[in-house]
Parts: sequence; C-alpha cells; structure tokens
Amino acid sequence: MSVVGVDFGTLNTVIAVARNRGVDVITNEVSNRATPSLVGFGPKSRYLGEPAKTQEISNLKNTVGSLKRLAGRTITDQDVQIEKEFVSATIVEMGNTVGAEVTYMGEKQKFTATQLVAMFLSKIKATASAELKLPVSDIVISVPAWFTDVQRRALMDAAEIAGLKLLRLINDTTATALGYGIPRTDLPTADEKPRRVAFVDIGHSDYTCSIVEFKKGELAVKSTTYDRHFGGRDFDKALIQHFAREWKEKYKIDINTNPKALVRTAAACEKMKKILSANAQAPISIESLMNDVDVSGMMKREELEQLVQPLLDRATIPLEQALLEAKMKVEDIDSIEMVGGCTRVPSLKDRISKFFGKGLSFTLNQDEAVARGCAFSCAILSPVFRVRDFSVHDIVNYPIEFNWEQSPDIPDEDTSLTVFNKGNVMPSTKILTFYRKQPFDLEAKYAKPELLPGKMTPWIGRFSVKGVKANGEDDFMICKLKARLNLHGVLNVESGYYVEDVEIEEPIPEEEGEKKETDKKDGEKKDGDAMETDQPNGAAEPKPKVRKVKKQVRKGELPLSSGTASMDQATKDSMAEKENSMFMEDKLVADTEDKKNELESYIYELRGKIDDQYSEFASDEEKAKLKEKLEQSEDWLYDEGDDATRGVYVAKMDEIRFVAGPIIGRYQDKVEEERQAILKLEEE
Ligand code: ATP
Ligand code: K
Ligand code: MG
Repeated sequence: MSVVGVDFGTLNTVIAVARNRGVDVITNEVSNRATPSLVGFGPKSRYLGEPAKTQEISNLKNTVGSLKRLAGRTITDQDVQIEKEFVSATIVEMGNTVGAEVTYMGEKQKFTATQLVAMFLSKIKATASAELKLPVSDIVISVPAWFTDVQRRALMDAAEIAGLKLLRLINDTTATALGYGIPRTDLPTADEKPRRVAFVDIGHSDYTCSIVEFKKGELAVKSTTYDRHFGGRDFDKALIQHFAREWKEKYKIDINTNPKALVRTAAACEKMKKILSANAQAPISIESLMNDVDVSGMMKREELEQLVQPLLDRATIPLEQALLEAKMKVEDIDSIEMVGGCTRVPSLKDRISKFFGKGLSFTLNQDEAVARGCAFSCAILSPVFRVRDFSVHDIVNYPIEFNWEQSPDIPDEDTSLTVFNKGNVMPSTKILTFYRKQPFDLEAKYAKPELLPGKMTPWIGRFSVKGVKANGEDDFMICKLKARLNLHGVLNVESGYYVEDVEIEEPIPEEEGEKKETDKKDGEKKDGDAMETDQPNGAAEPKPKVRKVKKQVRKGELPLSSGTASMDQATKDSMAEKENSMFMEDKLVADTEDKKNELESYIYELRGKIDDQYSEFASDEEKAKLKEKLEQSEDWLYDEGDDATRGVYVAKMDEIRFVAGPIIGRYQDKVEEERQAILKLEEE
C-alpha cells in the first residue's frame, strides 16, 4: 500500500508520496510536478487534469475549474457569484448545492461540485498509482483552514466516490508546518521556549497565515487567519482589465465580448505577471487574438503594483490578525516561512517583510510544501508506515454550539451550550451529560454565522438519542454523549451511553495527579483528547489508605441516529459506481485512441521500410501485396475507420502483420545471423 499526500489547489494540484527514503513529489503523465485542477467533458470521454488544460480554450463551456471553491456551496452564496467569474462552464443549482452543466457524450448533463471533485481525485489517484506501480487508497488531502463542516464533508464524500480512503483532511498551513517540523532535529525541548514560526501561504485564490509553536515532536497551531479572496488570480485580473482597456482603444477590439480571447489574454497575463516577479518590465503579445488582430503591449513592474494597489493594501491584515489571535507581537516570531506561488511577488514580499521587521525564509519548496506535509501526515496515520511520531494540535476556527429542547422534567435547564470555542485544540472530544427520562434530540451548529466564509448554513447536524427511559423508580437516566471534532475538522456525535452513580472504595494513589476540571452540569471537559474520567473534585484531604468516591459506572449504550451534511451511503455508492463506469469509459476511449495511433504509425513505418531495409527480403509480388494492403488500410483509416472500436483497430493491425510478418521474419533472421557472426569474430 502506498502513502499519498495531495495539495488540492485552486489552480494546481501536487501529489507527494512517502517512501522509505523520505517524501517525494511525483510527476504526472507529461512529467509535470503539478497537475491543473481542471475537468473537461467531450463527446466521447472526459478530460481530467493535463488533458483538460490542453482542450480548455477550444472547449470553454465544458471545462470546469475552481473545483474546491465550489464544493459544499449553494447558488445564493456570494462566494459562488465571485467564482462564476473564474469558471467558464455554466454553474447551476442542484438541490442544496452547486454544480456545472456541460455537454458530455452529446447530451446536456449536470454534475454536482462534489462529483466534479471526485472526478478530479480519481485522476489524481490514477496518476499516483501509475507512478508508484501500486494501488492507491490511503490519502491525506489539504483544504483551506476556513473550510466549514459542509465543505469538508463534500470533500470527504468526493474522496469516497473516487475510491480513496481519506485518512485526514488537513488545513493547508498545518500541513506545511508539519513538513517543516518533522525533518528538523533542532527543535526546542519540552522545557525550552518553543520556536514560533509564521507560515504565510499565498496561492492562486487565497491567502492564509498560521502562527505555529514547535517543540521536539510536536506542533501547536496558535492562530490561523486568512483572506479568502487574495491570490495570484487577482493580479491576473488586474492585468487583464488593463489590457482589455488598452486594446479597446488601440485596436478597437473588446476581449470582454469574446470568451476565447479573454482566456488567451488571461494565460498571457499570468505569464507576464511571473516575468515581472523577476524583471523590471515584461512584454505581452498574442497573435490573432480576435477579428484577426495581433495585439501587443508592455508593462513595468511599478505599473502592475499601481494596478493592484488596493490588494496590496490588504496584504498585512491577515498578519495583524494572526498575531492578535495568537496573543503575540512581531518580536515573538522567530521566522516567517513563505509558501504558495504568489509569495514570489516582490511587492508582497516587501510588505510582509516590513511588517515583521525581518527577512523572510524560503526554506520550504514554495510549490510543494503543502503536498509534502500531507504525505507526512498520511505516513503518520497509515498503519503500513513507520515514522517518528509528531503530534499535531490544530485549532478550532469557528465556535460550535449544541442546542436541545428543554426537558419537561428540568424547567430551569439551559437549552444551548457552546462546546467548542474558537482557538480550542482540534481534534477534540467532549463529553456532554444530560439528565433525561425519554429519548431526545440535539442539534449542532456554528455559533457565529457571521464568521463563516460566505453565505453558508450554520447548521451542522441533528442527533437523536434513543433508548432513554426513566431509570428505576422514576429517576433520571444520566446520558453521556461523545461529541468529537475529528481529524478532518468535522463534528459528529460519535456515541452515547448511560451511567449510574455508585459509591466505591478505592486506594489513594501515591501522588495525587492534577485536579481534573469537570463542569458538573454539562460534563464538559477542558480541551484536548482527554476522555471520560469523571471524578468529583476536592479529594485532597488527609490521606487514608482507601477512600470512598462516587463514581459513574457505564451501564449501557444509547443508540444514536444522526443527520449531517454528508451524503447518504446509497447515493454515495451509486455515484461511486457511476464514477467508476465513466473512468472505465475514459480508459477505453484512450486505449482505442492509442490503438488507432499505433496502427497509423505501423502503416507509415512499413511503407518507409519496404523499399529500404526490407527490400531484399521480399519478392516483387510480396512487395506489391503489402503495399496494396497498406494503401487500403490507410484509406480505411481516414474514412470509416476514423471512428472504430479498439477491437477493430487491433484486427486491422493483425491483417497487416499477416502480410508483413514473413518479410520482417526474414529480415530479423538476417540481423541475428550477423550479430552471431560478429560475436564469434570477437571471441576469436
Ligand atoms: P490556492 O492555494 O489559492 O487554492 P494553488 O495552491 O493552486 O491555489 P499555488 O500553486 O500556490 O496556488 O500558486 C499559483 C499562483 O501563483 C498562480 O496565480 C501563479 O500565477 C502564481 N505564481 C507562480 N509563480 C509566480 C511568480 N514567479 N510570480 C508571480 N506569481 C506566480
Ligand atoms: K498548489
Ligand atoms: Mg495552495
């Protein structure tokens, strides 16, 4: 089994694998270390990743990007309106989520964003598996830290539809921090001051800053802040708008009316932007952009900086906020690690460096750090791999509360409690205690909807607790529910049970441990993974050998049913089946194309050789026969054979082989004879 980490970016996706020697980034079918995060649809098959990019300009309406930014969203979300600017296919509403409408296999079809992500992930799976020559299943995928429960569940569903076993959804900058920490041998020990690093990731669409404390064998995220609409594509957009204006005047063309011209301009502007990161000025020129007009232009770096001034003015806001939330000052930060393609922009580097009052570090590979961190995370979690343990404490970004109906038997009971606070450690488990005589429901939601990224539902899930009844003579049942914000950052009520208070005698331990803080009423624990050791407080009296304590003893399970934003299993299974059949169809189309190309080149090869190296091994009659066969086959290939099945191409190839075989056989015998003769000569 393999151990794979994936940085699923808005523009590019990077795949890293853990091997015994360490973590490597792998290349795709055209030897690129990053794969375009794009899916396209054609008359016979889909185009995923590189092929999607190749056909993009000629098939804009049927090509979808921004996949991760669409997943888990609704059509009324203002973030989706923004995304529409960057996606060339038509975005449509599909139930309670968004999708794209495309023409595929000659028909208009709609796919949800979750399905589109699944399509892309199955390609990533195939790429990794082709390179590793191993089946790929266990995987860790990165997401922006600002992803909510619905978005995370959409990605989890997508991974499952693609046949992957998702071990963790990890926040981008947390993955980067892990990749930074693991190989480092110079981290402070437990009793030393931790090393504090600010990780700044500016990608194609978004900007994140995490402040992380490192000690030997562990990292703790102290704050994560972001600007969801700040990245390379905003620089591109400023350039596109500039040249659209300029060319309207200069050439009287309006690229905004021509999608193809707009996309070609976008590609040229991205290139120009990159050149401007290393040069004072850069040219742009596109042949026959529209109406047969060739366009060209120039830009100085300062001009670009002018164009993106409003953006640059926002560049330090996430940093200020990150320090504030981590309760630190710039002096507390030991180093600033920069990752993401957009951190190559000089004006951004300047502002960030000025803000911290020190130089920036580029220790990590800017384009690969997230993927490498994901692979490390996968290695830690995978049972097949042994890796030095490194604990990762992430934090809760949005507070989560539970609500429930008041019990008729407890008139003064609260009906809501914030269980996970912003800044709490994640993952984390909390035990909720309820005194009840009958089954009840509770609901989880984000406590501060205004913090959510766009117009997202604050609702997380509804959980019904069954099997609750009055205990003994009309006494309350003490119900305990295990609420967990898990490794993926999604919330579940994982299990329920009931307990009884019993008085037992227990020996006093030699050293009383720290007092455990327990909120009696709600049984809410402080942070961390600490579980169920509900002990009453205040046991620090004189020390007899044994003491009487009231303990809660687990008496039985409480069955739960839950409704969350996750897709139900039956839908997921049928989507997985559909994905699999589309994948097989793509493969068949690709194989057929290969066979056709093979046949075509075989015809050309034989035609060249029959009057050359094969000439002396064929009679005139044989030559004539073969030439006739080749001509027939070629005519067929350009006529009805243009769109045949794989089997038919293979059969055609065999027919030619039947005629050419004896000639080639004689030629090869001769070659072999000569080789033997040479060997013999050398021996003598
Ligand atoms: P996100 O993290 O926002 O989801 P991503 O991970 O796909 O997106 P990256 O691969 O980190 O994004 O960065 C891509 C962006 O970086 C693109 O906008 C690209 O043009 C930009 N970029 C890459 N190299 C340079 C450069 N030399 N100068 C300026 N920008 C660059
Ligand atoms: K990336
Ligand atoms: Mg990124």
